[in-house]
Amino acid sequence: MRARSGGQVVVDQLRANGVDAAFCVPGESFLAVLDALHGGPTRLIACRHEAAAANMAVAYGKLTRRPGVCLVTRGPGATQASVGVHTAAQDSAPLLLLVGQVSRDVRGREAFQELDVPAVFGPMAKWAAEADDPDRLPELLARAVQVAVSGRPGPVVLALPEDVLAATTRTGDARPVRPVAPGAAPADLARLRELLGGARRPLVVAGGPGWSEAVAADLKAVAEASRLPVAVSFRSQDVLDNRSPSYVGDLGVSANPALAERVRAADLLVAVGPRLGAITTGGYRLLEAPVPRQRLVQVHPGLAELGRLYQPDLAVNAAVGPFLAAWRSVPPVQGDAWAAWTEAARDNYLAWVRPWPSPGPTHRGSPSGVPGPGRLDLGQAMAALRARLPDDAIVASGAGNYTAWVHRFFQFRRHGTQLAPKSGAMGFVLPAALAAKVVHPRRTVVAVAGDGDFLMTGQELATAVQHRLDVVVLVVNNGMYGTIRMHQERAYPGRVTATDLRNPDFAALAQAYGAAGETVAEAEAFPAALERALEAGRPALLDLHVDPEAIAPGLELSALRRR
Ligand SMILES: Cc1ncc(C[n+]2csc(CCOP(=O)(O)OP(=O)(O)O)c2C)c(N)n1
Ligand SMILES: [Mg+2]
Repeated sequence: MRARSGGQVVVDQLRANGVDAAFCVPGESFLAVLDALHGGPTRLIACRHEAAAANMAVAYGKLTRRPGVCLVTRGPGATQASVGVHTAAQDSAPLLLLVGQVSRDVRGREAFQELDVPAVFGPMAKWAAEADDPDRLPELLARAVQVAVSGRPGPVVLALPEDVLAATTRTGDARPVRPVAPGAAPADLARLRELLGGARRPLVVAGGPGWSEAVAADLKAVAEASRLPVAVSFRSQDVLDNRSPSYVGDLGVSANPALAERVRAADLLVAVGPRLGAITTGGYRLLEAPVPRQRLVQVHPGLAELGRLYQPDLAVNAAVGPFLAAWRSVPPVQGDAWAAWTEAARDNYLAWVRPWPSPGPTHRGSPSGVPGPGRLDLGQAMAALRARLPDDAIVASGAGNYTAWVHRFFQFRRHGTQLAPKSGAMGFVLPAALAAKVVHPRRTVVAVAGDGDFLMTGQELATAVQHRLDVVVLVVNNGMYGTIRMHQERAYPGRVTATDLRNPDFAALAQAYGAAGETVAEAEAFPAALERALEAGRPALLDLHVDPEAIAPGLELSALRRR
């Protein structure tokens, strides 16, 4: 075996597993890894903050189903990257956070920036460990990748001591990892068909990890063949073409009440992939625990999710891919018994997503007492965005009330086009959009961010410009942390505390970074401004001045005060 540094061994194992890009903030603790990446071919994107690097790696993992790799230094780097570990866990995304660690000879002394990585990340990650031996790096990396991509995917954190990385070893490589995706047994499919045969009001709820365009095509085929209505879980809106007659909407944070009612009224729920978590179940109120009134089929790749809260009539420990392929291979159950139920659910959805003017004085002419910076109607803007973007364009969003307009008024048509943290973490959107551009350089990538959300990782505009990642950023500028303001006005009317924002001139800020920047304050000006941003030939930002009265679709801020 040829002599290599430990750092080279790490990089070789990543490459063998298909990792063609990694995200970092450099540190002196992992120089040997950086050197092994010198000159490619793995693309290395150096960021301005570890939270952004970690979020980029999460997005890479979500888009490729290969491990997203983030390289950071010990204490300060790893702790700043920790939000990515939490998001990867909640989003079931394969993530490898590689942490440069102090040398083995000083370990345990609270050496400079030392962090007990397994202790800190153990409870948050799927697995956290520390390397001890350069010869065993292939074993460690192979296990890390195996854990990250298999079953329910998730984050793995590895501490790599500086001297382990710098050491020379003649160890051989591990083989590339084959992800383990459990499948369904024929008896599971037989039972599913039996349950469907007895159902009158079935509802599929699709989401979770493991989707691809092929898997999404299988879902479309089985759903349409049996005329089944399909709801999707929070931020899994791209697992079924929203134009399909089977698509009936998303069970997100502000789900269509008519859809929520259908979850309650269903006599059979078939959950294909999602966790039956707080958001998907309307705060655990749409199903009774632990014995739901609806019959329940639960399909999930993670054993720990099956029967975690709700006791299913049929639990299938399977990834969505093998499960849907198996479902597609059996004869469809005739859907005549529920055809009207499905059509009505589809009509509910179509009515829900029809854009109508946002509330607020500038749209309705009512006095509110809240000065509005602009009149841009986000519902109209989302409709314009949908009309303009190609089907494969990727739309990233983060956390904030503005996302409700994305969820509701932008229709997703192909799998892999919705990029948003199921963990509801702010600061995800711009890094995620940049990662999307790394993975799909020729696709259009649009980041829709709140004014609060954007500035958590807005410094990555520098990364966008430096690495020529030409994304379009739409900053929804309402001058506040809107979500929190909404809750605040409900709980403590009129007492605005820590939720108003005095923002920079975002267009000028973008220009200072070398990106294109424009302010848009009128709905009518949006399509042309969008066009210029898409054609800018560099990253571009549009600062959308919306009316702060439009706190949520159909909800006025001052109405909350008046209640
Ligand atoms: C990292 C993080 N910190 C805090 C929160 C709590 N939080 C949720 S939404 C929100 C406000 C978002 O504001 P903005 O991005 O301006 O969107 P808006 O609600 O105004 O549309 C906050 C502070 C969070 N979700 N994530
Ligand atoms: Mg805001």
